[in-house]
Amino acid sequence: ECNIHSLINKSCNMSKGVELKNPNLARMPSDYLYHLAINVANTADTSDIQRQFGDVKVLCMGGTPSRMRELARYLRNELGNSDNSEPVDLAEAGHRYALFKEGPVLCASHGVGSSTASVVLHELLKLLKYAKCQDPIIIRIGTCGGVGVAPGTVVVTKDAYNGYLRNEHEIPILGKRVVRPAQFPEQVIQDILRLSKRSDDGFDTIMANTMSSDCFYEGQGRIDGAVCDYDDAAKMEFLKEAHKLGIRNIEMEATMLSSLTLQAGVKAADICVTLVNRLNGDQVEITPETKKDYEHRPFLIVGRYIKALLGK
Ligand code: R2B
Ligand code: URA
Repeated sequence: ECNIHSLINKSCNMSKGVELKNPNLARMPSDYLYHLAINVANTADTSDIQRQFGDVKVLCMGGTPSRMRELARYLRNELGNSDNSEPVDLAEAGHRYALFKEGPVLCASHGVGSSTASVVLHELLKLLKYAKCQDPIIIRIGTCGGVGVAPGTVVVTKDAYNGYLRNEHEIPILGKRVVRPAQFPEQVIQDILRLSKRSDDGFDTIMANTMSSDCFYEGQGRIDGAVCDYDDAAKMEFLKEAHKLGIRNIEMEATMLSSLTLQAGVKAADICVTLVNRLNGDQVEITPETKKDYEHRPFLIVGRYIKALLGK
C-alpha cells in the first residue's frame, strides 16, 4: 500500500540521485534500454552514460518526435545557445521514440497513450538513474480536450483521474489489479503557475484535475468514433460528472505519468493545452495555424520554468 504523502514528500525533497524501487537492477551487470537503443554496458561503472547525460536536470516529454525536436530548438534559443545545427535524435537507432538533448534538458517523444508512454518512461527513468542525475524533474507538455474551459487554455494537472473517474492509476500486474496513487506534487505546480500571467501571455494557465483515458474516442466519451453505443445525453452526463470532480481536461497519459514518477520518487508535472471544449463538441476542428499557436503555449510555460530552475 503506497502512502501518497510520503511519496509526494519523497519526490519533493529529493536532493540526490534517482533511486528506483527495483532491487533486480542492482543485480544486472548490464542493461539495454531497448526502445531508446542505449546500451548501459556496465551498470557498476556508468561513467560513459554519466558523461553524456549526467548534467540532465529536466526531462521534457511530449507525444510526437517533430514537436519534441521543435521544443529542443526552442529551449536551445531560450537557454541562450546560438548553435543553429539540427538537434540530433539520440534514440534514432531504436526506431520508436525520439530523444534530443539541449544542455541540461532532454526532450523525448512518448507516442499516444499510457502504454507507449510508459515504455519510454521506464527506460528514461533508468537512464536518469544510471547517469546519476541530481534531483531531475520530468515535465510532460501536450494537448488535450478541455472540459468547460476555452480552447487554448493551458491546464497544469493536480490530481489525475482514470477512465472510471477515479483518482488512481489502475494496471494489471501479474494478473492482478494494482491500484496506485496518481497526483502531481503541488509545489512544482505552484512554481509553474507563479511564472504565468494572463496579462502577459494572453491565455489562461490553470491548475486543475485531469482525466486520462486509454481510448481517445469511447474512453473520452466521444460520440464520433468508429464505435459508440451511448447517446449524447449519457456523454454529457459523464462530462458533467467529470467537471464536478474538478476535471478541466482530458488526455491519455497523466495517471500513468503521475503514478510511475511517484513510485520512482522523481518530481513531475503535466502541462497541456486544450484544443477543444468537450462540452461543445468532439471534433478537433481548429486550423493548423491555431493548433501551432496553441501547441506553442506549453513551450512558453515550460521554457520559463526551466530558465527559473536553472537560474537563467
Ligand atoms: C493528448 O493528445 C493525444 C491524442 O490526440 C494523446 O497523447 C494525449 O494525451
Ligand atoms: N488529446 C486528447 O487526448 N483528447 C482531446 O480531446 C484532444 C487531444
